[in-house]
Amino acid sequence: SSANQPYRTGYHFQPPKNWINDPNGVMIYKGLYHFFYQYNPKGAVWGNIVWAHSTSEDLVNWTPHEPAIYPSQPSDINGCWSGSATILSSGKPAMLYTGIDSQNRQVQNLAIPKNLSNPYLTEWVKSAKNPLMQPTAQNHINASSFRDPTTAWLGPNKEWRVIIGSKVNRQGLAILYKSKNFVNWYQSKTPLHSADNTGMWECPDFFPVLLHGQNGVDTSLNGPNVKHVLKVSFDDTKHDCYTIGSYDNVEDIYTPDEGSVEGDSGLRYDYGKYYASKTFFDNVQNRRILTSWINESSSAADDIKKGWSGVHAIPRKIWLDEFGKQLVQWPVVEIEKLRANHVSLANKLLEGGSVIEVPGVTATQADVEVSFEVKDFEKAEVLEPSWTNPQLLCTRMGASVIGSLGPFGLLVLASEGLKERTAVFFRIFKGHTKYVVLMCSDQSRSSLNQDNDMTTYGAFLDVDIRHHKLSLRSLIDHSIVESFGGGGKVCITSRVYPTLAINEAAHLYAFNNGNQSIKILELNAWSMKTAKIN
Ligand code: DQQ
Repeated sequence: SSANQPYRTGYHFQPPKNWINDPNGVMIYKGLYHFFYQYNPKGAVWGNIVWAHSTSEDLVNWTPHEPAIYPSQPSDINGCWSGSATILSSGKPAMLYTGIDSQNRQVQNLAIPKNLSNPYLTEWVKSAKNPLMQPTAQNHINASSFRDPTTAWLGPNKEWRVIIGSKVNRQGLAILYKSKNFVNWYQSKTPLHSADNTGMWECPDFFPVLLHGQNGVDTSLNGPNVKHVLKVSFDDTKHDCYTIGSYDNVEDIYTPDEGSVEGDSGLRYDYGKYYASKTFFDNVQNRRILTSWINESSSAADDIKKGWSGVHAIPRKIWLDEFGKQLVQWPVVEIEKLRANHVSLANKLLEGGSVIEVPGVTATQADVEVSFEVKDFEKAEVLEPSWTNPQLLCTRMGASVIGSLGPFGLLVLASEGLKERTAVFFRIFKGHTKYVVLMCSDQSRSSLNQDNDMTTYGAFLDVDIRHHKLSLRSLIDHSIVESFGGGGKVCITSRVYPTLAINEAAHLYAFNNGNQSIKILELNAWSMKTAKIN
């Protein structure tokens, strides 16, 4: 019950108990969404990994099925690790996944559905030819750094291509394999891409995005109207970073656009907790959907006590920003059907030092959208040239550090009297050539329980705030807060475990700890109904 499980979520994806990590093989088949995910059937810590399986008609409510892929043959007897779905030209799904073989080597395997007429695809048959790709004396691939095949794509000569994450010393790379029949694969001479000093690349994802508009496209599409995205999960830092670039499918080389930053200080899907994500193309609604694992920030001992660990993010639609320099993400529209008890405010001045309560919504399970109008730009604090690390800035200048234009934003999962609160906010600086917006998620006072990781997160938000309003949306769900700044240009997800601000004792506030007034143009908040999840 919620009395002894205050951190279980009401509308985020999780199984009834135990450990979960990466989403795997996400796809839509015969109108049904399929999520598979790394799962430990035996406990709340990582281990004994199988592919658990759920399906959904709306990406909101989920029906559980028996594990779909589990250790059963020499090529995966020590674990069925991450992998991806490819819809073959005949419309048949095929799963490529990493198996841990009897010698504890990482190898790539294939599984296909047993019965294609059953949309639930509950039974999977492994290829008799497994493993299809493996480390050998000739290819020099490191047997403990060879994992997580992507969705494959079709290129010239009707050949399938797939990449697999790897490293050589400190160089991370995406090893490329090709095949005509999806069973016999050969390694391409050069990787699709590599980058120095980035460490192991886990769960790569490689897909096209349209230059214009928010629609998604099939993973095999290439041409003048698309750019390509390469996302890598950096094992060393546990960040999902990406570059935007172009894919030469004759040479089979990906080149990030000029000016791209590779590695951990580059662009991130999410500047909080968000790892091992994966996209798929939803050909029914013509959108690309991003799914991700969100790890706990509690101790392993607390996870064992509560009997579970890990949730998945609300699926996000993802597309290229109008200037082509970054991606934009927004929770899938279906989630809005959980909204209830609409509360709204308009044209409300937030004076310096004020905190106003947003009453009437279930503060533990809510969706809040707010837009701010900022004036008096000449009052903005000056951004020192050395202040280049946004996370550090947010840590030093948390929600209680008084500024000029900001900090202003939301206090979520807050206790009365604010002994506990998670603060999601903005601060505006005068930079060298333009005004700079900093977006922060400050967890430092999220819980009285000091065993939790309460790291503060932050990022710079690229909006021209002299001509545009500043917007923020937060999806609040007991122990997770997913925040979207500037319409999805910066996303920050955090995990928090309040001890006071639980159940009916949780509150939602808007605040301004700057000296200058800020106007709330509009605020809309809803309680979120509980979804039927597993
Ligand atoms: N999780 C899987 C691996 C992957 C890692 C194992 C990323 O395949 O590299 O559970 O979280």
